[in-house]
Amino acid sequence: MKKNIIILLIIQLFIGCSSDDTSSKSTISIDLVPSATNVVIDQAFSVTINANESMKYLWVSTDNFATGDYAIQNFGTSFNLNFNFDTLGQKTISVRAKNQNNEVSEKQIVITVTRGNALKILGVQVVSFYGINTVYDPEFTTSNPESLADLKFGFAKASLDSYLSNVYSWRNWYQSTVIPNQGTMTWDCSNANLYIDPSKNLRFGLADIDNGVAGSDLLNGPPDYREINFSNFVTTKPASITYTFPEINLEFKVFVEWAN
Ligand SMILES: [Ca+2]
Ligand SMILES: [Ca+2]
Repeated sequence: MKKNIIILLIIQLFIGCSSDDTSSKSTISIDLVPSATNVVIDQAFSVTINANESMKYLWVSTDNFATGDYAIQNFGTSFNLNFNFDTLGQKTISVRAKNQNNEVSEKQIVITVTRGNALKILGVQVVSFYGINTVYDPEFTTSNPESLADLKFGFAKASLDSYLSNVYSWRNWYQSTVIPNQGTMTWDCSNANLYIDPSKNLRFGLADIDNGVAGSDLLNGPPDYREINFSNFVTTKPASITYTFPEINLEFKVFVEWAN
């Protein structure tokens, strides 16, 4: 019995040493080569990972591996990551790579994002929508203001599916607070840091909210959105832009701050 315990201890000691040795003697080593280290809002750029041996696992994170994108596949000795940022400041990109033996190499680079010619969305005002001033909450009588729609708008923006891919999909970018019973139909978004390259498209949606979830689409979809952009206004730089879609009685204004 005593002998068994001693053997077990020796085995544990051996395993302990062996795993320490593995990490300290990792043979894989990666380097990160960014296509740019100073970028502007929404600017696409790439980071090439170069490795001294074939990579079979990658984990890419911009929050020190709290979250991120990872995949297990044969990446070879060089692989391109794709990025764009729509918030300002310094971004730390962390990459963890593993070789065939699960040995690890990790590197970080810092990218600085400045505003460039991005505009900032300050607010939205809905002027009219499909079924304005009609009953969207039929549990209330027609004359009761509670029967009017409880408004919430959203913006969607095309964004990368993953740092490991170059595919863009429409994703929620911003969702407003709910304004009950039509109210002012006006939202202040100036604290939301909504910066966007004026050449990019946005999708706008508007819904009646019932108990926290979307009840009715106020664009009478499909489609439940309309696409807008700011490219026609880059020379005139108006502080407010009105978008009108008469076929669904939709009109709304976007209040913006232009870059200098
Ligand atoms: Ca209501
Ligand atoms: Ca409602």
